[in-house]
Amino acid sequence: MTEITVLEQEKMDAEVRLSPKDYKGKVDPDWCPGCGDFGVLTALKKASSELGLYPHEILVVSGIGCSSNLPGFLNTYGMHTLHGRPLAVATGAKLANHNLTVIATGGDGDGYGIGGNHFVHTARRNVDLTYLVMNNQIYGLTTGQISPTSSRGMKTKSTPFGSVEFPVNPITSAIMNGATFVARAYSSEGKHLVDLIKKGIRHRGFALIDIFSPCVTFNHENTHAFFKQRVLHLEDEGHDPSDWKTACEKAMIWGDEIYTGLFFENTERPSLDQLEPILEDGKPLAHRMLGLTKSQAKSILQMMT
Ligand SMILES: Cc1ncc(C[n+]2csc(CCOP(=O)(O)OP(=O)(O)O)c2C)c(N)n1
Ligand code: SF4
Repeated sequence: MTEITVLEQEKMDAEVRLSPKDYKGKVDPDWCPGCGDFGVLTALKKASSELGLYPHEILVVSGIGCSSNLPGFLNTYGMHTLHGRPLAVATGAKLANHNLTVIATGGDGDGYGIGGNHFVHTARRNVDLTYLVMNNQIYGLTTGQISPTSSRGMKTKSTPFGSVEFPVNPITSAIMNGATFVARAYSSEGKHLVDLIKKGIRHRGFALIDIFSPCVTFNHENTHAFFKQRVLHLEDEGHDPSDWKTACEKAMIWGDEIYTGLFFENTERPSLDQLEPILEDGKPLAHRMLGLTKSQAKSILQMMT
C-alpha cells in the first residue's frame, strides 16, 4: 500500500473541511447587480475548495478595473497592483515562492491593452500561474469606453459612431506567444468554469482562461442574452487540445456560434521556475537564509529607509 504523507493527509482533510465560504473575504463585492464578475468570484472559491488548497497557499494578484477588485473579496493572500501590471508582480511572487498557487485576475483592458506587453512575455516565459481575464469587451470602471476586445462597429461613449478598430483575439495571441494552457469560458456557466479553473491551476505553466463576463451597465451588445444564445463547448465536439491549428481556427469563429472550453494545452514545455537552476534544490527563495552578516543586513535596511 502506498504511504500517505502528512501533506497528502492534510489535503484530504482540507477537502472535507474547506468550503467555498472559507475563501470569502471581509469585504463584499461592490459590483453592479448582474455583473458577470460575480460568477468568476464564486467559481474561483469553489475551485479552490475542490482542489483542497488552503487560503494561505493562494496568492491572487490583480491590476486595476472593476474586475481587478476581486482579490479584495477573498480570504487569501492578495495584491491590487498597477493598471496592466499584475503579471509582472505575479511572476516575481512565483519565483520568490514557487510553492504558492499564484492566480492573476483582471479585465480585458488591463490584460490585453495596457498590459498587452506583459501578457506576451508571461506567455513566452511559461510562468506557472493561472490568469483569469474577465473579458467584458469594454472599460467598466472608467464608465464605458472601448477596450481591445470590443467588436468592430460597437457604439460606446468613446466611439459614438461605432468603433473602427479590429479587436485583439486573446486565444490565438496566447497560443502564438507560447502559453501552454489556453481556455475560454462564460461566467454564468459555473460548472464549466470551475472545471477549467481547476485544470488551469493544476497545469504547470502559464494558463490563460479568458472569461466572458458581461458588463450589464455599459456593454449593451455582449449581454448575457448574447452569450446564452451563442456559446458552444469544444468538449462536446471532441476537440483535441494538442491540435493548435484547429484550436486557432475555432478561436477565430465569432458570430452565431462562439466556442468555449480548453482550446490548447502543451504539457511538455517546462515552466520558468523549472528552468531556473537556483530553484532546482532547496526551499523556495522566500524561505532561504540570505547569508548576510548582521551589519550587512543593517546597512541594506538603512539604504532602504
Ligand atoms: C496607468 C493608468 N491608466 C489609466 C487608468 C484608468 N483606468 C482604470 S481602470 C481602466 C480600464 C479598466 O478596464 P478593464 O481592464 O477592461 O476592467 P473592467 O473595469 O472592465 O473590469 C482604466 C483605463 C489607470 N488607472 N492607470
Ligand atoms: S460597471 Fe460593468 S464591469 Fe463594472 S461592476 Fe458594473 S457591470 Fe461590472
